[in-house]
Amino acid sequence: MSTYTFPSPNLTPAETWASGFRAPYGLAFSPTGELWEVEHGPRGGDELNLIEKGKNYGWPVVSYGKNYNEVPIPSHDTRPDLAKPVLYWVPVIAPGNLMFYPRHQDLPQWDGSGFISGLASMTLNRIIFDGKGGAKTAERWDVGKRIRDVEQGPDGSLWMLEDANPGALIHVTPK
Ligand SMILES: [Ca+2]
Repeated sequence: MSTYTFPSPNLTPAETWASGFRAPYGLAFSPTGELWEVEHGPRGGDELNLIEKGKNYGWPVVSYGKNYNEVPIPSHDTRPDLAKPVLYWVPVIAPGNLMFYPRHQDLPQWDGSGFISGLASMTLNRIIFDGKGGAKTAERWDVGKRIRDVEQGPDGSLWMLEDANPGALIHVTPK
């Protein structure tokens, strides 16, 4: 039987792009070339992070959530040396994935938006980005189902996948 240790003992700091993540569920480049990550916090503190070279994103030292046993975790605000999330959620949304909406002639109102599906929150979230490292929630739709994935179809509309057995495949179009 072989043993495997992680992180690999052969991993040098030069090979680590960024650190301090908890439970990443989505990683995607924006149309402006920024790399964004969405992750599950503990009880509270789901995060949307702008990933930049060499930064530490705080886990398990700091969080905007607390432990499941209610034991507090120091806030991100106590450690300015660690990268803060650009957006965070308390209570959690439990993100399923992150995708960016490429330009589409039929739906220009969604150009450049990010979409984050929500498991526990049963939501679809549309995030808008300023191209300078800022982001905010533009819309949050209550779907009533645990949404594991959201992707764009060839005609620009969205398709969502429910986390259930059997699960639904849901077609999303603007009104
Ligand atoms: Ca963090």
